[in-house]
Amino acid sequence: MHKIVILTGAGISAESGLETFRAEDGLWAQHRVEDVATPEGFVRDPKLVVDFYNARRAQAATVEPNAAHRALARLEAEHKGEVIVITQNVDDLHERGGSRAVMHMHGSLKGALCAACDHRWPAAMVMAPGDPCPSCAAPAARPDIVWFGEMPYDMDALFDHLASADIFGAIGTSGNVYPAAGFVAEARRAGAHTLEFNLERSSVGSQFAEHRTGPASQTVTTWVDELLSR
Ligand code: BJW
Repeated sequence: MHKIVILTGAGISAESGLETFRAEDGLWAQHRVEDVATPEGFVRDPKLVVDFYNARRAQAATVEPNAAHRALARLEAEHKGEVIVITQNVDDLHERGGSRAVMHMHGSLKGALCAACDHRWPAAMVMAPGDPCPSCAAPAARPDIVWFGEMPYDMDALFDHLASADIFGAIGTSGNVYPAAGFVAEARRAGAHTLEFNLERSSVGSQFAEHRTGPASQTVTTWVDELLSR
């Protein structure tokens, strides 16, 4: 049975009402990436960073999964082979849409991480700079988010999934951030059929065998319907 590996980015959550990063009015137009998404930025101004993620955590709690999230959950439930969703997103819309096999390579708004001992625990809805770690008591709690220069989570397992993929789909990601932008090359090497779902060609768009252009809520739903009716 075909193994399907899906990579998702901010574009899949856009129709739920969450901003993407690199749109003209996106998150990086409103905040300097060096300030809010690097370990150096956190050391410089922990309150700015904690507040940025508190606001995103609060916003994520007010939105709902859209048809694309639900289509992927249906694919996982009804496809006879394995379906893995690797998401760069830190929201929980895949899980709330019904997907179970979800890997959060860039962390999660729902997690806290100790900058001193690496202990991880569920984040409070509102974190404060200097919150103590429940394991080592250091006042070093930070959002459990993978910032630039940090190693994404579960890399060995992710590359194992890519190496055994028969189909690789990338949904709503601009292909600007590595290592995720390199996954299409990895999946091609493994012989997978590669598809991109986006409003436009991404930075690595030329590497995909197939393109489905349009809003993910429509293109992903149509593709899942096609796959499941074969
Ligand atoms: C729609 C739509 C709709 C809209 N329907 N589509 C070369 C090789 C390896 C590494 C590097 C390298 N060069 C540089 C690096 C380092 C760096 C990097 O990539 N920098 C680039 C700027 C060049 N990478 C790192 O530091 C990473 N760590 C690392 O590399 O460790 C070493 C390592 C090396 C090799 C192997 C393994 C490890 C860590 C990266 C951490 C990224 N963190 C962020 C912020 C934290 C999370 C958060 O706050 O939410 O993650 S940055 C930000 O970008 C966020 C996202 O997850 C990520 C990707 O963005 P995404 O999802 O693609 O969003 P957008 O806005 O860019 O695009 C949205 C897309 O949707 C667009 O295309 C729209 O068209 C589309 N769209 N509506 C369909 N309705």
